[in-house]
Amino acid sequence: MTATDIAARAALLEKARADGRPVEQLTKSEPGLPLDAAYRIQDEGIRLRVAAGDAVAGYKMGLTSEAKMAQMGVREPIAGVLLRSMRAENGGTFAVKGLIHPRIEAEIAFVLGRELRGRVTREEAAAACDGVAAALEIVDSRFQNFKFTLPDVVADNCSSCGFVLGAVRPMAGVDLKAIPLEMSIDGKPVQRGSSADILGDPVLSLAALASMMAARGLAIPAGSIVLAGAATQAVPLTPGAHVSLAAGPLGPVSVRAL
Ligand code: OOG
Ligand code: MG
Repeated sequence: MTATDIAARAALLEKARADGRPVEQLTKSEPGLPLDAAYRIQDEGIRLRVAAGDAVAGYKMGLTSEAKMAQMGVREPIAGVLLRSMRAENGGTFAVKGLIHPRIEAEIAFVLGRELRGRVTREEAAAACDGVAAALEIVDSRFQNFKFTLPDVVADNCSSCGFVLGAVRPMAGVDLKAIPLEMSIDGKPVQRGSSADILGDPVLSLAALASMMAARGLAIPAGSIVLAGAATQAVPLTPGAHVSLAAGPLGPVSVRAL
């Protein structure tokens, strides 16, 4: 695929996002869209937003739990980019008007104190972290009916839209394989899970991200925020909803949709 083809598809998805109007899946007209071309479309979309004044804040893994793989019908982990403009304050608000069909989901986030480069073990990934936090992620697919195949969702920066981090805590003494997660909307529990639902251990998701980026000649820079992927299904986010996530030793984190 030529650089012009990549740029045209990135521009299409960026316009869909900016206008809040979904588009047809790229793979409808291009069934054989290769995964590496999809990542190049994602890169170009990020380049456009950074050129417009945004900045990279970190990365996200997606489709790392059975709940999400089953919900979306795509069974392979994906990696995307978080931008500074996507971040909302814990206890603050997030504007959903003008979005396409936003959903919210329960996540675990890491903050890297050191760069992660190359293929790393679980222990190396954990050692690079400054801290861990419970997090909420808002996803909003730019594709009609929130439906996509693997290359589509990768090209669309993995449906990235917004995120909220709870207080960042040191990793020591926290059993990251056993954090209970309960997401509530307006005080009513809507999803329950555990950090173990994320690849058995969310640190393995961070290590997998390092490997996926290494395969593309990239590292995860120091200071990056990394979302490990939702432990539970995503639920629709409507204006006025107050979403909170209880996360045992990590929580809580909350946001109100405007
Ligand atoms: C794709 C993004 C998946 C996760 O945590 O699994 C994701 C989507 O579901 O739209 O963010
Ligand atoms: Mg997510």
